[in-house]
Amino acid sequence: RDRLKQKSVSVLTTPTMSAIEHRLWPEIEKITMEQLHYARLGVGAGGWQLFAEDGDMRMYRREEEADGLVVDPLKACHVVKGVTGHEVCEIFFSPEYRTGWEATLEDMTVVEKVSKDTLIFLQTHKRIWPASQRDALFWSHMRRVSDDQDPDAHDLWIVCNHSTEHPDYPPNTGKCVRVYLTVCLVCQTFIDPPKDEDEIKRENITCKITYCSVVNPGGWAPASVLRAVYKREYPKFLKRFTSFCIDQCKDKPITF
Ligand code: 18C
Repeated sequence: RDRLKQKSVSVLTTPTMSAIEHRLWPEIEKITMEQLHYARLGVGAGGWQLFAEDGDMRMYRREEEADGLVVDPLKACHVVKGVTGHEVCEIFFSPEYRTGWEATLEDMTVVEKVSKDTLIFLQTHKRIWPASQRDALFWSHMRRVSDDQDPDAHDLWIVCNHSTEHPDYPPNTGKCVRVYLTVCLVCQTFIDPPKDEDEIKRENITCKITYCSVVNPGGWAPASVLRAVYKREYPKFLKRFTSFCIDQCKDKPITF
C-alpha cells in the first residue's frame, strides 16, 4: 500500500490554477462533483434497464424524453485489465487520441485551452439519415479525486464533459443541429499485489470504469432511429475505446 501511495504523489491532486480563475470554473467544479456522485450511485435503484452485456461490460439505460425528444440517460460499467484509471482518463480527455477511438466523429477542434486539465471542444459528428448532422460544443475537465468512501483505496480519476456556449461558435447557424451533452468517465485502479518486492506489472492492475451519458439531440430526430443508434453505438464506443486504451498502454511504463 505504501509503495502504491508513493507512486501517486507526483500526479495532479488539485485542479490547476488557471482553470480555477476561468469564468466557467464554478460550473465546472459543480457539474464535475455532481457527476462523480451520480456515477458512484450504481444501478440498483433508479429504474435502470440492462440493454447490452459483453464480458465484463454492462450497459443500462432509462427511457426519458424532454420536449418530445429522446434523452435516455445511459450508465455503463466495465472492467479493463492492464491499464490504470489515470491512463484511461488521459486517453479519453486528450485531443491527440480522439480520432483513434471516437467512431462517430467527423471533425474536432480545441476552441479554447482553459488549462492543461480543461479544454473546450467543438466536434462535428457523422450524419444519420434522415436527421440533420449534429455538432457539440463542450468543456472537458479531467482530475484526480481522493476516495472519501474508501481512504485506503487507490485514487479515482474523472473526466467530465458538459455542453457550453461560446460567442464565436453559436448553435444552429450552419448545416449542423447542436446536441447538448453531459458525460462522465470515472475510473479506479485496483492492484493485485505482486509477490515479495516484485515491481507492479501491467498484469497486476485492473481498472474499473463507469461511464454516464445524457445527450439531448437538440432538434428533431425520429425516436425509433435514435434508440437504435444508442443501442448500436454505445456498446461499440466502450469496446473500441477500452481496447484502444489497452493497445496504447501495453508497451509503455505504467502511469499511476
Ligand atoms: O463520450 C463520448 N465521446 C466524447 C468525445 O467525443 C464526448 C462526445 C459525445 C458525443 C455525443 C454524441 C453526439 C452526436 C452523435 C451523432 C451520432 C453519430 C452516429 C454515427 C453513426 C455512423 O463526450 C462517446 C460517445 C459515444 C456516442 C454514442 C452515440 C450517441 C448517440 C447520441 C445521439 C444524439 C443525436 C443524434 C441525432 C440523430 C439521430 C437520428
